[in-house]
Amino acid sequence: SAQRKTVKQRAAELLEQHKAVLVAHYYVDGDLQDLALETGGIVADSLEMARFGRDHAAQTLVVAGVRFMGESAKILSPHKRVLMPDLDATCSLDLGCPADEFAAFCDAHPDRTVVVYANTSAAVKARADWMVTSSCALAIVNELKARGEKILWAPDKHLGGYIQQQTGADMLLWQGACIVHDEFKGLELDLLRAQHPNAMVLVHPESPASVVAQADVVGSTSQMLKAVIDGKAQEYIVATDNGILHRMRQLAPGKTLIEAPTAGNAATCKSCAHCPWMAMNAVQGVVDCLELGSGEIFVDETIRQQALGCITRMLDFVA
Ligand code: CIZ
Ligand code: SF4
Repeated sequence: SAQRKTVKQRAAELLEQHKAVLVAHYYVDGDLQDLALETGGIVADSLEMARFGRDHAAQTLVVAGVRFMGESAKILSPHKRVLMPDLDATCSLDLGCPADEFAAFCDAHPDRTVVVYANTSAAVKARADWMVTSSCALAIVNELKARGEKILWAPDKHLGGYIQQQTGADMLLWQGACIVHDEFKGLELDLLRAQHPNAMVLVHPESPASVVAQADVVGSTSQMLKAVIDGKAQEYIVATDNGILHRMRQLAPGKTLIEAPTAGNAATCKSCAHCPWMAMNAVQGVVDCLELGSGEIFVDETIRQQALGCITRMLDFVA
């Protein structure tokens, strides 16, 4: 009997027809992560996504994640076509750091080296000396401190505060936050740990200090994934977007994964434990953008060249 194609099969066919590769973030839907891996793409954090897209031969990159990830891909690969399943997928850190206000902040502190997190617009990156991700922020700020540089940091206040505490660097912080990680609660985590005394606690540093303080491992999504794979413990309490549990279950089968607590639940809190913008990405969106050529990312060429500087500096540093 003639079998109807699933949406996933259709997406895989279109990726092949268009010689496109799917680059997905750990926080997107599990089906989309599987599709990326089954079609020669990658599931990764934002640093690895950017590198993979740059180095891959495909002339079309489909970036399943949020807007700054598509922009970073375009900045690094201006001659490639970069498509996103949903162009409205953004990030509270990006939204909370408008380029004009940020430029005024930089202008007011010309003596400081400008370090921005990956979760920013191309226009904000254009103003920065360095871009960092959570996997290399500590190393880069340590280096800048050793050079005697004072830092202006944007936009995540929790990540910035953590880096400041760890390095002792002189950092002036923009006051942004991730609406997902900001919801993890220290008091509730303390109670959960009491119920699971042998659990290893993994925390993304976009979380509040009261949560980070209870971590066995503070790290980027890739570092948290590695901690689950390599860890000797049976149980893991995970304080980051629960989209990552899909990949953790695949790579560390048999381990027990427990979501870190938030004060609200799905009914009362739209951003508890899962990013509403990451959730806008779906397999159907991959079909649509390839069939219609929709969701294309464009970055102004002047801004692109300016933003490329801070990204290249980071990539050279971590190479
Ligand atoms: O929270 C995010 O958006 C993260 C962790 C991005 C990244 O660096 O992978
Ligand atoms: Fe932004 Fe947080 Fe969503 Fe990541 S999880 S895209 S930091 S709002």
